[in-house]
Amino acid sequence: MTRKAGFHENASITKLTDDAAAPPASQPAPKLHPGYLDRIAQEQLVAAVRDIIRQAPLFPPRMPRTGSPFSVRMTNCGRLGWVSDIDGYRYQETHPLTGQPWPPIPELLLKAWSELGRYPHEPEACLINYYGPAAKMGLHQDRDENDLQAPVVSLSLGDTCIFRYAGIQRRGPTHTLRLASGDAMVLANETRLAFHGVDRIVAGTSTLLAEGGRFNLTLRRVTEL
Ligand SMILES: O=C(O)CCC(=O)C(=O)O
Repeated sequence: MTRKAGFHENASITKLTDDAAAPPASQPAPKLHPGYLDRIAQEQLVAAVRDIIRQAPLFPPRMPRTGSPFSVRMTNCGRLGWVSDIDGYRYQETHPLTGQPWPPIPELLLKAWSELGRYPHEPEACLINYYGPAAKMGLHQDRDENDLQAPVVSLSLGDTCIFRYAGIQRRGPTHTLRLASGDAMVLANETRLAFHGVDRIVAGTSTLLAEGGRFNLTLRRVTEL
């Protein structure tokens, strides 16, 4: 994920928007797999996420330079994890607070990468975002990965969110879709560098997480081979 191109988490994006129901053919949409995970698989994945968080606690990422906190909290699993702090955005091998290596990527996620990502190399990072009821994420591109040929595979757990995406220009028209618990989405090829973000969480739309809110997991290949 990179937000070098003017990301402001709290900035209003309404002036950028054009909520046409379907994007024009000239603007490809991310590939959505509604209900990719059934309820049992979602529960298994939540258990795996909670185990990861026990080892690698959620931390509050901060904006480069200003140090202002994101409204989401994050952790990672895999050889590499994405972090953001006053020094910038980067992938690193250790948790920023514990200094420990990230836990491994669970088998269920590796299976999702292989089924949905269809990429010959394994993912090296899985960024886990937790959104409380008021959390959101501004429009940004995921481009801190050296391998931009590899897809980003995203899985949603818990409350539905309003996901916003644009094309590869930040200031073009944007569109929204709902990501519900169990949905998967792939950013690949012409949508790999699409600007995207989360407008808001729709509280109370899922019973999966006892505490409410939403986890989003994004699998990424970082290193180019
Ligand atoms: O929560 C989501 O669905 C999107 C997360 C995201 O954009 C990111 O982690 O880069």
